[in-house]
Amino acid sequence: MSRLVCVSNRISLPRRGATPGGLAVGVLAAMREQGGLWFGWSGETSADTAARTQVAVRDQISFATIDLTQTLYDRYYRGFCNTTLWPLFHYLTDRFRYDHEWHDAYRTVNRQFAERLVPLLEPGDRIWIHDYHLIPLARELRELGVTQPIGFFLHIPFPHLEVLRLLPAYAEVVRDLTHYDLIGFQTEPDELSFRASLAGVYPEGAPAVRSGVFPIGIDVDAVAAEASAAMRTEPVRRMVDGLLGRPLIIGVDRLDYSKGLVERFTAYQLFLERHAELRGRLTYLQIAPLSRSDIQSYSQIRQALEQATGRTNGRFADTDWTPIRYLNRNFPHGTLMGFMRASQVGLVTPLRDGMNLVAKEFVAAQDPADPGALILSSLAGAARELTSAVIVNPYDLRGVAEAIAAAFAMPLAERQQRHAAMIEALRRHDLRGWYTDFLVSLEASRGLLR
Ligand code: ADQ
Repeated sequence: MSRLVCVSNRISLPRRGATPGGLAVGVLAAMREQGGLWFGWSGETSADTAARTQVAVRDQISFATIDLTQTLYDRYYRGFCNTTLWPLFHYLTDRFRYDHEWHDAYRTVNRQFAERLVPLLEPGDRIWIHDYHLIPLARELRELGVTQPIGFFLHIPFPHLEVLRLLPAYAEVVRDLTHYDLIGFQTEPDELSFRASLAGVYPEGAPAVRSGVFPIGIDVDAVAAEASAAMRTEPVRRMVDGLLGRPLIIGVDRLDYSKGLVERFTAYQLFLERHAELRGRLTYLQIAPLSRSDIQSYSQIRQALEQATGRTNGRFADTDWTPIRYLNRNFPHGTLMGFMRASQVGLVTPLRDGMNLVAKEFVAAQDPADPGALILSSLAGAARELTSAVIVNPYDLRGVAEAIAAAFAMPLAERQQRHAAMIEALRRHDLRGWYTDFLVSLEASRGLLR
């Protein structure tokens, strides 16, 4: 079989105790099965990045990394990726900012990625590029003479053309995507938005571009096994003991404004106001490690959450009850799965999300004999598959407050029925299916299977 070369902005070296995020889990699973090369930014900045590529080999995977200069880090990563494309693609247009220099840096980094990657490529490679940081990379590689198949997967939503048009160079984004042999999206609406953008940018007819929907999933059995094993571990036992028998509502998110945490905290406070009879009877645990904390909007949300926690706890706490426990830290994946299994309600309310693997993990982590209920935002990609969750609009604070009360009161038979339906949905599109389907389609797109 030909070698798989994955490229993503950041790579995640498997380290003891390290917790890779959503994208990294998917890429690692594909690479572990297929072997190959994973190329990306090291996460470090250094003054001289000229042609230095560090290569390490772990678990049959070669990892090649490059550093960025501080200026490129500021303009490309903090600027164009995190302050231009991220909010725009999540439809959060009030957070969208644009700067020509950021855009130039984005082009520069993509060119650098291409220049450093080319010498590492072999003739039979299949190249799989991940996410919005690297949209121009296929064009750059083609310009340097690369002829191998190149696929792209977008982990975040693809916005509607009328939103994309806020970006001055929106047409360039769409044109750059046409250089891929296959473009994968999380959901059908994302793919439809892309096709509509193609039609908008090429009124006289777009070049032929193959695209498809490949919803990312999880390894259902592995998560279930991890969750039940974690129940016997010290951190999970201590957490459960600290609840003093009270049911638990859990939220697990990167600290990012797209995850709707400020709205969620407000909805929880509203729930306590509207349901005095439930005060003191359940605890909300929110785990949200800091991410991108040097960007202003991220420090703002952090402050807002600390204030909201203080307000709610100040107003409702009792001598033996804390309404919100808010932890800004990382836990090993297994421990998180144990926390989820120990919870009666999972609260996943992003304002917009490509997929959201936490929702899927919450379902798989449950004890099928007594499963917890999932409250899920209609604006997460996962809501298209997990239709048996309690679906909410994350902006509808009263709706979320009432969903918490409903989930808390849900009878066992209904919880079991919804859980079984959701497990079935998870098995239909699991992690292995995600990368296998994508790679089969990529090969087919180049006629390699014909
Ligand atoms: P993310 O926005 O990072 O991913 P998500 O899909 O929820 O979001 O994945 C997060 C992963 O990190 C999960 O596996 C979760 O268990 C883990 N995680 C979250 N909080 C953690 C914590 N406090 N400690 C340790 N681990 C934690 C992007 C897109 C998503 C898309 C994924 C995959 O934004 O929409 O689902 O890529 O394509």
